[in-house]
Amino acid sequence: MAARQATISRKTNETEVEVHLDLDCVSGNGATQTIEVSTGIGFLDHMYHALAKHGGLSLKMKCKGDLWIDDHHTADDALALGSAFKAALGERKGIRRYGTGYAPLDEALARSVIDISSRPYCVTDLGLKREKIGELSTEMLPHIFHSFAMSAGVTLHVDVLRGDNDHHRAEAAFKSLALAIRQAVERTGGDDVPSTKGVL
Ligand SMILES: [Mn+2]
Repeated sequence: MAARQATISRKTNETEVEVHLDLDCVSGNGATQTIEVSTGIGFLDHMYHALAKHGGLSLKMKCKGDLWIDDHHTADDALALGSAFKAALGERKGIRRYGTGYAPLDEALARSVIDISSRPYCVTDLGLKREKIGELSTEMLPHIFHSFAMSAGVTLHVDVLRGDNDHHRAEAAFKSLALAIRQAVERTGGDDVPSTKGVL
């Protein structure tokens, strides 16, 4: 089995980011899962850590952004994560393609549905009420999912179905995405392109 991993570096005047992603680190398959995330925004690190952990991913992500301006450019580096996902996946065949994840966190419940479709689209309904969670503006959370979907080339729907606590709502959203990704990238053992078009 070819390794499904990629390293992406992206440097602009606003941020410098390096991402290494390995899609095949589900516990029990013999791979070692390594997660090191350092974006300079604690809550964002917490979310990416949860995404990797429950997605069966190894993720090393280092970002040095212009946090003296605000968190926008750094949070936007979800683009690099999406690019790494796309590159690690390689040719889109022999995978399940569709994935659905439900994750609760106490009173909160989130649902993510992903289609590794090469049709970048993102719809989110997170229902966050606070201005910020830690040092991350809540308005950046839909943006992060959007950036990821665009650069990964996936169709993504993330809905937080209920929950009172915004930390719980956001974390449940990332965990549900992790479970959806884990299912969608799972190898079928075949070589089939899961599309009526014959190409993804
Ligand atoms: Mn938490």
